[in-house]
Amino acid sequence: MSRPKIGLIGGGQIGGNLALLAAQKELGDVLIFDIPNAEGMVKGKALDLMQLRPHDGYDSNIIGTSNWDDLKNVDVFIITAGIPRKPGMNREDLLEINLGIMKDVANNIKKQAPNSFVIVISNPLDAMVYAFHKVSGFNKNQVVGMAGALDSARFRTFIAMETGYSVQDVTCMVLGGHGDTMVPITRLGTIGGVPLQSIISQKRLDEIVDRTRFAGGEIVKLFGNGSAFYAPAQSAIEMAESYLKDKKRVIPCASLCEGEFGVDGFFIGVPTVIGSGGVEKILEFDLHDDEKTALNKTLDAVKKTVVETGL
Ligand code: A3D
Repeated sequence: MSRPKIGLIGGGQIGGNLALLAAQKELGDVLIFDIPNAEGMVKGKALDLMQLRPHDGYDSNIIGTSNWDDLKNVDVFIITAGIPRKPGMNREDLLEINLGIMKDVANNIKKQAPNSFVIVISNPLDAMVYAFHKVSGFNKNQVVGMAGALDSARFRTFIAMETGYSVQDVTCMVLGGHGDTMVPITRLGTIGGVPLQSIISQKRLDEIVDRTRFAGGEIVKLFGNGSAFYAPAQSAIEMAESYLKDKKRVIPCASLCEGEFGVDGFFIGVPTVIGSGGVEKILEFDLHDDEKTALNKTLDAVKKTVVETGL
């Protein structure tokens, strides 16, 4: 049986880390694709990663390419093609440039691997995953956006930093759009099964929620050029791994809702089961009134950006 093929569209900061993680976890052979101007860069990254293999002992092959024909029959794509934010920019400022790139990528993926599973990371995320879905015509189970996995990881990190307890035991999900209106469901968060609200004061929780909302911008400001890449890469790898190993993990992802949570026709962050069928199910639960209000607000923000795509 041959190894699964993982196509990374965009071999920049996140793309390079995706390649490293995918290879180290032996998820399959890795193909890093970028534009012809960046071909040397992705070929160099691939070769460097190949030379890491003797230390770790993994056998995945890694290649860099700018030729779409090399991506024939890829099993899972992770798309980071586009430009990241600079300080002072919001994610929506990337729409015009990244939309053109996403349309091109969608048409090529449709041609090379029409049965693949596709994870979109490029920003503005909720509009980019919508655009990929519209342009490719892929089924809704084949397309998903990575955002909630990262936003939830950020929230869990800040809770662990606040309490000093193991991050491993902190659970919490962040739903909604990947922007300042995201909806952390603090009511359902726990540390080792103990509700967050009985461990941390409401005032501190509100402050942590606020930091989570702007966590991406905090890193953009520190970097001065570009956005986060380690944690975004690992978040997407967990999704790809769940697909390739049919783990059926429940991960907050931007999935196409058709009535779930009162959302119809938009990709928004919801608890999603990812298995060998791709997006296998969205797990719905009753939201409290304040959470419904917050979800409607985030939906308005998502719709506004999606409308701007003209798709
Ligand atoms: P960067 O290091 O600039 O890499 C992007 C790569 O895309 C570059 O190597 C480009 O050459 C390449 N590229 C441009 N056009 C094309 C094309 N047509 N086909 C293939 N490749 C192309 O950016 P990055 O890796 O830091 O970030 C990538 C994207 O992810 C940006 O849009 C970020 O805003 C976004 N991002 C999303 C999250 C989420 O949580 C959703 C988090 C962090 C970054």
